[in-house]
Amino acid sequence: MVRLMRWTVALVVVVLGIASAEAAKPAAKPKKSLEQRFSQLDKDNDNKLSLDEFVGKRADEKKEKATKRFGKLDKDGDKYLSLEEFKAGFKKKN
Ligand SMILES: [Ca+2]
Ligand SMILES: [Ca+2]
Repeated sequence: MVRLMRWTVALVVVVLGIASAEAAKPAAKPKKSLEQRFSQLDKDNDNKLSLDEFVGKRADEKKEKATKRFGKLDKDGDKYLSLEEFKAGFKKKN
């Protein structure tokens, strides 16, 4: 009987340990796909990002960086980022 109690206690400790480990994790936020991010930025839903859409609410230095980034990502220089151009910008750094 005592032995059974120990097992029960051990089991509870393990379960609680797992539960608290789960709780300790930062709320599992499903990683947004690039497609989702792209469509979020694409305010007018024309399937391309203008500089304004890409820069968004950034200001000052961040805006400058985003503007430069935009220029680099816009491979064909049409002043819009296609989804492919947008995605390519994220693939480089792995
Ligand atoms: Ca757009
Ligand atoms: Ca382009």
